[in-house]
Amino acid sequence: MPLTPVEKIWMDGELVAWEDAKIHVLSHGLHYGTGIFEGVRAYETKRGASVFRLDDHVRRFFRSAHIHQMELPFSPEEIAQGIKETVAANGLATCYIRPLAFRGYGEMGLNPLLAPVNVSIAVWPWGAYLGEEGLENGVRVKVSSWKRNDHNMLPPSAKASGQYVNSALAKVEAIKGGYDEAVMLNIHGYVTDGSGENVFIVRDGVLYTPPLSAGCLDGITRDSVIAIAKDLGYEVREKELVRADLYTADEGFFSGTAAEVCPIREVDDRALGANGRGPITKEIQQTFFAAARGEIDKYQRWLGFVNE
Ligand code: PPE
Repeated sequence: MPLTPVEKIWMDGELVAWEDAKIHVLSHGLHYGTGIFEGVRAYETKRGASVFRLDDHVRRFFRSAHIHQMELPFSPEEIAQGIKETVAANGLATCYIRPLAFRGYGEMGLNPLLAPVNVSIAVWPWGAYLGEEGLENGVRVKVSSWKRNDHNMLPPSAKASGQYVNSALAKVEAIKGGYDEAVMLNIHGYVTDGSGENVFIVRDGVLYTPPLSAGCLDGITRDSVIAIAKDLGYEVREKELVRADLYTADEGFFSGTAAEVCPIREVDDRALGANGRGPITKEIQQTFFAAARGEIDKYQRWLGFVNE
């Protein structure tokens, strides 16, 4: 999806014009992928723009930095404030938010500790990640021939820039094969994540999702979905899944900040039972959107109002 430029980007604590948010070509992170980032969304509510689960995203940002031994020159409160400021400065009620910390300009060679750490926060309007049609009728998925990064290769619990080269290989393979999205297995053959989403299936009214130990990102949407599903009275089990579990599921869906809650219609050309958006998926999807838009009282704890 092409970017729609907005007014301002937060760079190292200052709001600068979108077109001035530039870095040097010899920035360490550009060469070696030495950065960590977040993907966050703001939704329009009756009380104005609300950043969904802001504190949880900021916490994960700092966990990723800790794993990669990047000392961030800002506090969690400053990053949370920076996110709100950037949304407000651009006058957007509904948008995607990308906080990024990367090793900057000044040193080459692998040792990242010698390079400075720069932090930016950008926002832009981002519609349905896997398409409006996908949100409504489900997407077609391919199990990738690329395995997802293992715990002892690139820790999958950190949201690190370089990690996404692995996701990009899977995404390109899926797209070139005529599919909408990839699902990656781990080196032992168990299901992990989509290129940028967590995976759920439904069988006999029970939801299943792989455990984090399989090598999934600790998704914040995944956590929201688990809470919503339980509140709706469904059982949720974290269980290792193999590809045939996907083929034979009644329903399936992705969860992610960008992808939101997006039904899976087919995996490797096998239609899931629902062959579209299943009823439980639809119920969870609708509840998720209503929660993010501040329409459900018990999920008010997930809202971070920009103007308050
Ligand atoms: N797994 C992976 C590999 C992943 O990248 C994401 C988010 C998730 C699961 C879901 O996590 P959460 O957003 O906390 O529910 N992927 C981000 C980047 C997408 C992109 O194309 O860029 C996102 O959704 O913001």
